Amino acid sequence: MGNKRRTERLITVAANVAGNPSGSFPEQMGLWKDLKAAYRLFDIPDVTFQAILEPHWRHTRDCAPGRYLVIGDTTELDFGLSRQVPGLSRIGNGTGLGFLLHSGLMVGADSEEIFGLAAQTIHYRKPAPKNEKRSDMLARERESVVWGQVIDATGQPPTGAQFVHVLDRGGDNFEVYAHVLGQHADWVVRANHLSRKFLTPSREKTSLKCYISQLPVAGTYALQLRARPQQAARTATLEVRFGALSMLPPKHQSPYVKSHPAPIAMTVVWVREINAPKGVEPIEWVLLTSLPVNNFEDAWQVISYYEKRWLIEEWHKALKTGCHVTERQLKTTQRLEAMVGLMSVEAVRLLQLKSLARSEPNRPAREVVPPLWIDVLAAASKQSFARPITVRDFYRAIAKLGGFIGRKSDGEPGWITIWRGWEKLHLLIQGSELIVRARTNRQKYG
Ligand SMILES: [Mn+2]
Repeated sequence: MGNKRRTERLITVAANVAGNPSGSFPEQMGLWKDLKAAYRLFDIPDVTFQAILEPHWRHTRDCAPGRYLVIGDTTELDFGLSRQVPGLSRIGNGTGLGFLLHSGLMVGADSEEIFGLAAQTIHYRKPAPKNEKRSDMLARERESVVWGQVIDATGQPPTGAQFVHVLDRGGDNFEVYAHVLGQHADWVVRANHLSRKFLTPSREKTSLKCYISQLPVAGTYALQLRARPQQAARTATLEVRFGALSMLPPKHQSPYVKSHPAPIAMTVVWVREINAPKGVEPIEWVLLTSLPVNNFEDAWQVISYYEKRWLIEEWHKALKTGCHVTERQLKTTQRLEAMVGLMSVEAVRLLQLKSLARSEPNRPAREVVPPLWIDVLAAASKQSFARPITVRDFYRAIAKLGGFIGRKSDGEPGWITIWRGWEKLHLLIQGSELIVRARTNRQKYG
Protein backbone atom coordinates (compact mmCIF):
# COMPACT_ATOMS: atom_id res chain seq x y z
CA MET A 1 0.00 0.00 0.00
CA GLY A 2 3.02 2.30 -0.28
CA ASN A 3 4.02 2.32 3.39
CA LYS A 4 4.00 -0.02 6.37
CA ARG A 5 1.31 1.79 8.38
CA ARG A 6 -1.18 1.68 5.51
CA THR A 7 -0.50 -2.00 4.90
CA GLU A 8 -1.04 -2.74 8.59
CA ARG A 9 -4.26 -0.71 8.51
CA LEU A 10 -5.46 -2.72 5.51
CA ILE A 11 -4.74 -5.97 7.34
CA THR A 12 -6.77 -4.76 10.34
CA VAL A 13 -9.67 -3.77 8.08
CA ALA A 14 -9.53 -7.14 6.28
CA ALA A 15 -9.52 -9.01 9.61
CA ASN A 16 -12.59 -7.05 10.77
CA VAL A 17 -14.33 -7.85 7.48
CA ALA A 18 -13.45 -11.54 7.80
CA GLY A 19 -15.07 -11.68 11.23
CA ASN A 20 -18.46 -10.69 9.84
CA PRO A 21 -18.60 -10.89 6.05
CA SER A 22 -22.27 -9.98 5.74
CA GLY A 23 -22.24 -7.09 8.23
CA SER A 24 -22.36 -3.46 7.13
CA PHE A 25 -19.08 -1.58 7.09
CA PRO A 26 -19.81 0.23 10.40
CA GLU A 27 -20.78 -3.13 11.96
CA GLN A 28 -17.61 -4.75 10.67
CA MET A 29 -15.32 -2.03 11.96
CA GLY A 30 -17.04 -1.91 15.35
CA LEU A 31 -15.42 1.22 16.68
CA TRP A 32 -15.98 4.67 15.22
CA LYS A 33 -12.24 5.36 15.09
CA ASP A 34 -11.68 2.13 13.12
CA LEU A 35 -14.46 3.02 10.69
CA LYS A 36 -13.01 6.49 10.11
CA ALA A 37 -9.56 4.99 9.63
CA ALA A 38 -10.96 2.51 7.07
CA TYR A 39 -12.63 5.32 5.09
CA ARG A 40 -9.42 7.36 5.26
CA LEU A 41 -7.47 4.35 3.99
CA PHE A 42 -9.84 3.89 1.03
CA ASP A 43 -9.46 7.57 0.13
CA ILE A 44 -5.69 7.39 -0.35
CA PRO A 45 -5.08 7.46 -4.14
CA ASP A 46 -2.64 4.49 -3.90
CA VAL A 47 -5.19 2.24 -2.16
CA THR A 48 -6.98 0.98 -5.24
CA PHE A 49 -8.82 -2.20 -6.22
CA GLN A 50 -5.67 -3.15 -8.15
CA ALA A 51 -3.27 -2.46 -5.26
CA ILE A 52 -5.37 -4.36 -2.71
CA LEU A 53 -5.73 -7.44 -4.91
CA GLU A 54 -2.39 -7.61 -6.73
CA PRO A 55 -0.66 -9.72 -4.00
CA HIS A 56 -3.61 -12.16 -3.92
CA TRP A 57 -3.65 -12.53 -7.71
CA ARG A 58 0.12 -13.06 -7.82
CA HIS A 59 0.02 -15.58 -4.99
CA THR A 60 -2.76 -17.53 -6.78
CA ARG A 61 -0.94 -17.67 -10.12
CA ASP A 62 2.33 -18.73 -8.51
CA CYS A 63 1.18 -22.35 -8.42
CA ALA A 64 2.78 -25.80 -8.17
CA PRO A 65 3.09 -27.94 -11.35
CA GLY A 66 -0.21 -29.38 -12.56
CA ARG A 67 -3.30 -28.47 -14.56
CA TYR A 68 -5.55 -25.62 -13.39
CA LEU A 69 -8.85 -24.27 -14.65
CA VAL A 70 -9.14 -20.49 -14.79
CA ILE A 71 -12.91 -19.99 -14.80
CA GLY A 72 -13.69 -16.57 -16.23
CA ASP A 73 -16.98 -14.70 -16.02
CA THR A 74 -18.53 -11.26 -15.64
CA THR A 75 -20.98 -10.16 -12.99
CA GLU A 76 -22.91 -6.90 -12.81
CA LEU A 77 -22.59 -5.12 -9.49
CA ASP A 78 -25.72 -2.99 -9.28
CA PHE A 79 -25.62 -0.48 -6.42
CA GLY A 80 -29.10 0.83 -7.25
CA LEU A 81 -30.41 3.78 -9.25
CA SER A 82 -30.85 6.02 -6.22
CA ARG A 83 -27.13 6.00 -5.43
CA GLN A 84 -25.50 9.44 -5.63
CA VAL A 85 -22.04 8.23 -6.60
CA PRO A 86 -20.49 10.08 -9.53
CA GLY A 87 -18.87 7.80 -12.11
CA LEU A 88 -21.06 4.70 -11.87
CA SER A 89 -22.44 3.51 -15.20
CA ARG A 90 -25.86 2.27 -16.27
CA ILE A 91 -26.12 -1.52 -16.24
CA GLY A 92 -28.80 -4.20 -16.63
CA ASN A 93 -30.81 -2.64 -19.52
CA GLY A 94 -30.38 0.77 -17.92
CA THR A 95 -32.32 -0.22 -14.80
CA GLY A 96 -29.27 -0.28 -12.53
CA LEU A 97 -26.22 1.76 -11.66
CA GLY A 98 -22.83 0.21 -11.00
CA PHE A 99 -20.01 -1.52 -12.84
CA LEU A 100 -19.04 -4.88 -14.29
CA LEU A 101 -16.58 -7.12 -12.49
CA HIS A 102 -14.80 -9.69 -14.61
CA SER A 103 -12.84 -12.36 -12.72
CA GLY A 104 -10.75 -15.46 -13.35
CA LEU A 105 -11.19 -17.99 -10.53
CA MET A 106 -8.48 -20.65 -10.35
CA VAL A 107 -9.48 -24.18 -9.36
CA GLY A 108 -7.77 -27.56 -9.58
CA ALA A 109 -8.59 -29.41 -12.83
CA ASP A 110 -8.86 -32.79 -11.15
CA SER A 111 -10.05 -31.66 -7.73
CA GLU A 112 -12.47 -29.00 -6.64
CA GLU A 113 -9.82 -27.14 -4.74
CA ILE A 114 -10.27 -23.37 -4.96
CA PHE A 115 -6.92 -21.61 -5.26
CA GLY A 116 -8.14 -18.03 -5.55
CA LEU A 117 -8.45 -15.31 -8.15
CA ALA A 118 -5.83 -15.26 -10.91
CA ALA A 119 -6.84 -11.86 -12.30
CA GLN A 120 -9.77 -9.42 -12.31
CA THR A 121 -10.83 -6.22 -13.98
CA ILE A 122 -13.54 -3.61 -13.41
CA HIS A 123 -15.36 -2.24 -16.43
CA TYR A 124 -17.63 0.81 -16.71
CA ARG A 125 -20.12 0.51 -19.53
CA LYS A 126 -19.99 3.49 -21.88
CA PRO A 127 -23.27 4.57 -23.40
CA ALA A 128 -23.35 4.28 -27.21
CA PRO A 129 -23.42 7.71 -28.89
CA LYS A 130 -26.74 8.59 -30.54
CA ASN A 131 -27.07 7.82 -34.29
CA GLU A 132 -23.81 5.91 -34.25
CA LYS A 133 -22.63 4.56 -37.62
CA ARG A 134 -21.95 0.84 -37.81
CA SER A 135 -18.28 1.41 -38.64
CA ASP A 136 -17.94 3.62 -35.53
CA MET A 137 -19.61 0.99 -33.41
CA LEU A 138 -17.15 -1.65 -34.60
CA ALA A 139 -14.20 0.66 -34.00
CA ARG A 140 -15.32 1.56 -30.46
CA GLU A 141 -13.85 -0.47 -27.62
CA ARG A 142 -16.36 -3.24 -26.94
CA GLU A 143 -17.21 -4.88 -23.65
CA SER A 144 -15.86 -8.20 -24.92
CA VAL A 145 -12.30 -6.86 -24.54
CA VAL A 146 -12.46 -7.65 -20.80
CA TRP A 147 -12.09 -11.38 -21.57
CA GLY A 148 -8.77 -10.75 -23.34
CA GLN A 149 -7.64 -8.36 -20.58
CA VAL A 150 -8.15 -10.95 -17.84
CA ILE A 151 -6.52 -13.71 -19.95
CA ASP A 152 -3.47 -11.47 -20.51
CA ALA A 153 -3.37 -10.46 -16.85
CA THR A 154 -3.44 -14.17 -15.90
CA GLY A 155 -0.48 -14.54 -18.23
CA GLN A 156 1.67 -17.57 -18.94
CA PRO A 157 1.60 -20.46 -16.46
CA PRO A 158 4.74 -21.08 -14.35
CA THR A 159 7.00 -23.99 -15.31
CA GLY A 160 5.22 -27.34 -15.17
CA ALA A 161 1.77 -25.78 -14.81
CA GLN A 162 -0.99 -25.57 -17.40
CA PHE A 163 -3.86 -23.03 -17.42
CA VAL A 164 -7.16 -23.95 -19.06
CA HIS A 165 -9.51 -20.96 -19.42
CA VAL A 166 -13.12 -22.09 -18.97
CA LEU A 167 -15.66 -19.59 -20.31
CA ASP A 168 -19.37 -19.46 -21.08
CA ARG A 169 -20.84 -18.28 -24.39
CA GLY A 170 -19.77 -14.68 -23.76
CA GLY A 171 -16.16 -15.79 -24.30
CA ASP A 172 -16.70 -17.49 -27.68
CA ASN A 173 -14.79 -15.00 -29.75
CA PHE A 174 -11.86 -15.32 -32.17
CA GLU A 175 -10.03 -12.57 -30.33
CA VAL A 176 -10.35 -14.45 -27.02
CA TYR A 177 -8.75 -17.60 -28.50
CA ALA A 178 -5.93 -15.50 -29.96
CA HIS A 179 -5.26 -14.07 -26.47
CA VAL A 180 -5.21 -17.56 -24.90
CA LEU A 181 -2.77 -18.81 -27.55
CA GLY A 182 -0.62 -15.74 -26.95
CA GLN A 183 -0.32 -16.77 -23.28
CA HIS A 184 0.52 -20.43 -24.07
CA ALA A 185 -2.65 -21.55 -22.34
CA ASP A 186 -5.68 -23.67 -23.28
CA TRP A 187 -9.44 -23.20 -23.31
CA VAL A 188 -12.83 -24.87 -22.94
CA VAL A 189 -15.53 -22.47 -24.13
CA ARG A 190 -19.22 -22.94 -24.82
CA ALA A 191 -19.99 -22.12 -28.48
CA ASN A 192 -22.24 -19.09 -28.93
CA HIS A 193 -23.28 -19.22 -32.60
CA LEU A 194 -24.12 -22.62 -34.06
CA SER A 195 -24.63 -20.99 -37.47
CA ARG A 196 -21.06 -19.71 -37.53
CA LYS A 197 -18.96 -21.08 -40.42
CA PHE A 198 -15.92 -23.21 -39.57
CA LEU A 199 -13.27 -24.92 -41.67
CA THR A 200 -13.53 -28.74 -41.58
CA PRO A 201 -10.44 -31.02 -41.66
CA SER A 202 -11.06 -31.42 -45.42
CA ARG A 203 -10.87 -27.58 -45.73
CA GLU A 204 -14.58 -27.15 -46.45
CA LYS A 205 -16.52 -24.20 -45.04
CA THR A 206 -19.55 -25.37 -43.11
CA SER A 207 -21.71 -24.22 -40.20
CA LEU A 208 -20.95 -25.60 -36.75
CA LYS A 209 -24.49 -27.02 -36.58
CA CYS A 210 -24.07 -28.97 -39.87
CA TYR A 211 -20.63 -30.21 -38.90
CA ILE A 212 -21.59 -31.62 -35.49
CA SER A 213 -24.78 -33.27 -36.81
CA GLN A 214 -22.76 -35.70 -38.94
CA LEU A 215 -20.23 -36.64 -36.22
CA PRO A 216 -20.44 -40.25 -34.95
CA VAL A 217 -21.39 -40.93 -31.32
CA ALA A 218 -18.19 -41.54 -29.32
CA GLY A 219 -19.99 -42.85 -26.22
CA THR A 220 -22.71 -42.19 -23.67
CA TYR A 221 -22.68 -41.55 -19.92
CA ALA A 222 -25.16 -41.10 -17.09
CA LEU A 223 -25.28 -37.89 -15.08
CA GLN A 224 -27.07 -37.55 -11.73
CA LEU A 225 -28.93 -34.23 -11.62
CA ARG A 226 -29.99 -32.77 -8.31
CA ALA A 227 -33.55 -31.53 -7.85
CA ARG A 228 -34.07 -27.88 -8.77
CA PRO A 229 -37.09 -25.58 -8.39
CA GLN A 230 -39.86 -27.11 -10.52
CA GLN A 231 -37.63 -29.96 -11.64
CA ALA A 232 -37.32 -33.35 -10.02
CA ALA A 233 -33.94 -35.02 -9.63
CA ARG A 234 -33.17 -37.30 -12.56
CA THR A 235 -30.49 -39.42 -14.17
CA ALA A 236 -29.75 -37.98 -17.59
CA THR A 237 -28.30 -40.09 -20.38
CA LEU A 238 -25.82 -38.08 -22.39
CA GLU A 239 -24.46 -38.74 -25.87
CA VAL A 240 -21.00 -37.44 -26.67
CA ARG A 241 -19.51 -36.57 -30.06
CA PHE A 242 -16.31 -34.78 -31.02
CA GLY A 243 -14.46 -33.61 -34.12
CA ALA A 244 -11.62 -31.33 -35.25
CA LEU A 245 -12.16 -27.97 -36.97
CA SER A 246 -10.71 -24.49 -37.39
CA MET A 247 -12.24 -21.10 -36.61
CA LEU A 248 -11.93 -18.48 -39.35
CA PRO A 249 -10.89 -14.93 -38.46
CA PRO A 250 -13.88 -12.56 -38.35
CA LYS A 251 -14.64 -10.17 -41.24
CA HIS A 252 -14.55 -7.09 -39.01
CA GLN A 253 -11.17 -7.07 -37.40
CA SER A 254 -9.82 -5.13 -34.49
CA PRO A 255 -6.13 -4.18 -34.71
CA TYR A 256 -5.44 -7.08 -32.33
CA VAL A 257 -7.12 -9.66 -34.59
CA LYS A 258 -5.28 -8.27 -37.64
CA SER A 259 -2.06 -9.52 -36.04
CA HIS A 260 -3.54 -13.08 -35.87
CA PRO A 261 -4.82 -13.57 -39.42
CA ALA A 262 -4.68 -17.41 -39.58
CA PRO A 263 -7.57 -19.77 -38.72
CA ILE A 264 -7.34 -21.24 -35.20
CA ALA A 265 -7.41 -25.05 -34.88
CA MET A 266 -9.64 -26.55 -32.16
CA THR A 267 -11.94 -29.45 -31.32
CA VAL A 268 -15.69 -29.35 -30.87
CA VAL A 269 -17.24 -31.58 -28.17
CA TRP A 270 -21.01 -31.96 -28.38
CA VAL A 271 -22.86 -33.43 -25.43
CA ARG A 272 -26.60 -33.94 -25.66
CA GLU A 273 -29.20 -35.52 -23.41
CA ILE A 274 -31.29 -38.21 -25.07
CA ASN A 275 -34.73 -39.43 -23.97
CA ALA A 276 -35.27 -36.42 -21.67
CA PRO A 277 -38.63 -36.58 -19.87
CA LYS A 278 -41.48 -34.50 -21.29
CA GLY A 279 -41.56 -30.85 -20.25
CA VAL A 280 -37.86 -30.82 -19.31
CA GLU A 281 -35.33 -28.89 -21.33
CA PRO A 282 -32.70 -31.45 -22.37
CA ILE A 283 -29.09 -30.71 -21.48
CA GLU A 284 -27.03 -29.69 -24.46
CA TRP A 285 -23.60 -28.16 -24.64
CA VAL A 286 -21.47 -27.46 -27.68
CA LEU A 287 -17.96 -26.88 -26.38
CA LEU A 288 -14.87 -25.65 -28.19
CA THR A 289 -11.46 -26.60 -26.85
CA SER A 290 -7.76 -26.46 -27.61
CA LEU A 291 -7.11 -29.59 -25.51
CA PRO A 292 -6.31 -32.75 -27.49
CA VAL A 293 -9.41 -34.95 -27.85
CA ASN A 294 -8.75 -38.38 -29.33
CA ASN A 295 -11.31 -40.58 -27.60
CA PHE A 296 -14.40 -40.63 -25.41
CA GLU A 297 -12.37 -40.25 -22.18
CA ASP A 298 -10.70 -37.07 -23.47
CA ALA A 299 -14.09 -35.66 -24.52
CA TRP A 300 -15.59 -36.56 -21.15
CA GLN A 301 -12.76 -34.72 -19.41
CA VAL A 302 -13.46 -31.56 -21.43
CA ILE A 303 -17.12 -31.77 -20.38
CA SER A 304 -16.13 -32.29 -16.73
CA TYR A 305 -14.06 -29.09 -16.91
CA TYR A 306 -17.03 -27.14 -18.21
CA GLU A 307 -19.19 -28.61 -15.46
CA LYS A 308 -16.96 -26.82 -12.93
CA ARG A 309 -17.94 -23.44 -14.36
CA TRP A 310 -20.73 -23.14 -11.75
CA LEU A 311 -18.04 -22.54 -9.12
CA ILE A 312 -17.67 -18.97 -10.37
CA GLU A 313 -21.44 -18.52 -10.12
CA GLU A 314 -21.05 -19.68 -6.52
CA TRP A 315 -18.30 -17.14 -6.00
CA HIS A 316 -20.53 -14.37 -7.41
CA LYS A 317 -23.23 -15.47 -4.97
CA ALA A 318 -20.74 -15.42 -2.11
CA LEU A 319 -19.76 -11.88 -3.07
CA LYS A 320 -23.32 -10.57 -3.50
CA THR A 321 -25.59 -12.62 -1.21
CA GLY A 322 -22.90 -13.39 1.32
CA CYS A 323 -20.78 -10.26 1.51
CA HIS A 324 -23.59 -7.87 0.46
CA VAL A 325 -21.22 -5.83 -1.71
CA THR A 326 -23.95 -3.94 -3.52
CA GLU A 327 -25.65 -2.75 -0.33
CA ARG A 328 -22.60 -0.95 0.98
CA GLN A 329 -23.03 2.78 1.39
CA LEU A 330 -19.73 4.15 0.21
CA LYS A 331 -19.74 7.50 -1.54
CA THR A 332 -17.07 7.29 -4.23
CA THR A 333 -16.28 4.77 -6.96
CA GLN A 334 -12.75 4.39 -5.57
CA ARG A 335 -14.11 3.38 -2.14
CA LEU A 336 -16.62 1.02 -3.75
CA GLU A 337 -13.92 -0.57 -5.91
CA ALA A 338 -11.55 -0.98 -2.93
CA MET A 339 -14.35 -2.57 -0.90
CA VAL A 340 -15.13 -4.99 -3.76
CA GLY A 341 -11.41 -5.84 -3.76
CA LEU A 342 -11.42 -6.73 -0.05
CA MET A 343 -14.67 -8.67 -0.35
CA SER A 344 -13.39 -10.58 -3.39
CA VAL A 345 -10.81 -12.32 -1.21
CA GLU A 346 -13.31 -12.82 1.61
CA ALA A 347 -15.72 -14.51 -0.84
CA VAL A 348 -12.88 -16.83 -1.93
CA ARG A 349 -12.34 -17.88 1.72
CA LEU A 350 -16.01 -18.70 2.19
CA LEU A 351 -16.14 -20.63 -1.08
CA GLN A 352 -13.02 -22.56 -0.03
CA LEU A 353 -14.70 -23.64 3.20
CA LYS A 354 -17.83 -24.72 1.34
CA SER A 355 -15.82 -26.61 -1.23
CA LEU A 356 -13.62 -28.28 1.42
CA ALA A 357 -16.77 -29.51 3.17
CA ARG A 358 -17.56 -31.37 -0.04
CA SER A 359 -14.14 -32.45 -1.29
CA GLU A 360 -12.38 -33.27 2.01
CA PRO A 361 -15.31 -33.69 4.41
CA ASN A 362 -13.29 -35.81 6.83
CA ARG A 363 -10.33 -33.50 7.22
CA PRO A 364 -10.02 -32.30 10.83
CA ALA A 365 -11.50 -28.79 11.06
CA ARG A 366 -8.57 -27.86 13.35
CA GLU A 367 -6.32 -27.80 10.27
CA VAL A 368 -8.51 -25.21 8.58
CA VAL A 369 -9.88 -22.84 11.25
CA PRO A 370 -8.64 -21.57 14.65
CA PRO A 371 -9.35 -23.92 17.63
CA LEU A 372 -11.33 -21.20 19.46
CA TRP A 373 -13.89 -21.13 16.64
CA ILE A 374 -14.41 -24.87 16.97
CA ASP A 375 -14.81 -24.71 20.75
CA VAL A 376 -17.31 -21.85 20.55
CA LEU A 377 -19.26 -23.54 17.77
CA ALA A 378 -19.40 -26.87 19.60
CA ALA A 379 -20.62 -25.14 22.79
CA ALA A 380 -23.18 -23.00 20.93
CA SER A 381 -24.66 -25.83 18.89
CA LYS A 382 -25.06 -27.97 22.03
CA GLN A 383 -23.57 -30.89 20.16
CA SER A 384 -21.16 -33.28 21.69
CA PHE A 385 -18.82 -34.56 19.07
CA ALA A 386 -17.55 -38.04 19.83
CA ARG A 387 -14.62 -37.64 17.46
CA PRO A 388 -12.48 -34.66 16.40
CA ILE A 389 -14.71 -32.24 14.45
CA THR A 390 -14.32 -32.61 10.71
CA VAL A 391 -14.63 -29.87 8.11
CA ARG A 392 -18.07 -31.18 7.22
CA ASP A 393 -19.26 -31.20 10.87
CA PHE A 394 -18.00 -27.66 11.27
CA TYR A 395 -19.68 -26.45 8.10
CA ARG A 396 -23.01 -28.04 8.90
CA ALA A 397 -22.91 -26.77 12.49
CA ILE A 398 -22.44 -23.21 11.13
CA ALA A 399 -25.41 -23.73 8.82
CA LYS A 400 -27.50 -25.01 11.73
CA LEU A 401 -26.59 -21.94 13.76
CA GLY A 402 -27.97 -19.97 10.80
CA GLY A 403 -31.26 -21.84 10.79
CA PHE A 404 -30.53 -24.86 8.60
CA ILE A 405 -32.56 -27.81 9.82
CA GLY A 406 -30.58 -30.57 8.13
CA ARG A 407 -33.24 -33.18 7.42
CA LYS A 408 -32.31 -35.61 4.69
CA SER A 409 -34.61 -33.86 2.22
CA ASP A 410 -32.98 -30.47 2.83
CA GLY A 411 -29.90 -31.27 0.78
CA GLU A 412 -26.83 -29.14 1.33
CA PRO A 413 -27.11 -25.80 3.20
CA GLY A 414 -27.42 -22.68 1.03
CA TRP A 415 -25.46 -19.45 1.24
CA ILE A 416 -27.99 -17.48 3.24
CA THR A 417 -28.04 -19.89 6.18
CA ILE A 418 -24.25 -20.10 6.01
CA TRP A 419 -23.87 -16.30 6.31
CA ARG A 420 -26.32 -16.07 9.13
CA GLY A 421 -24.52 -18.84 10.98
CA TRP A 422 -21.11 -17.33 10.25
CA GLU A 423 -22.22 -13.96 11.56
CA LYS A 424 -23.62 -15.50 14.75
CA LEU A 425 -20.48 -17.55 15.29
CA HIS A 426 -18.32 -14.45 15.07
CA LEU A 427 -20.53 -12.53 17.49
CA LEU A 428 -20.19 -15.44 19.90
CA ILE A 429 -16.42 -15.49 19.45
CA GLN A 430 -16.25 -11.75 20.14
CA GLY A 431 -18.43 -12.29 23.20
CA SER A 432 -16.19 -15.02 24.54
CA GLU A 433 -13.15 -12.81 24.03
CA LEU A 434 -14.87 -9.98 25.90
CA ILE A 435 -15.56 -12.26 28.85
CA VAL A 436 -11.94 -13.34 29.02
CA ARG A 437 -10.85 -9.69 28.92
CA ALA A 438 -13.42 -8.67 31.59
CA ARG A 439 -12.25 -11.45 33.89
CA THR A 440 -8.63 -10.49 33.46
CA ASN A 441 -9.48 -6.89 34.29
CA ARG A 442 -11.44 -7.95 37.37
CA GLN A 443 -8.48 -9.96 38.61
CA LYS A 444 -6.22 -6.99 37.98
CA TYR A 445 -8.35 -4.33 39.65
CA GLY A 446 -10.32 -6.47 42.05
MN1 LIG B 1 -21.30 -15.12 -18.14
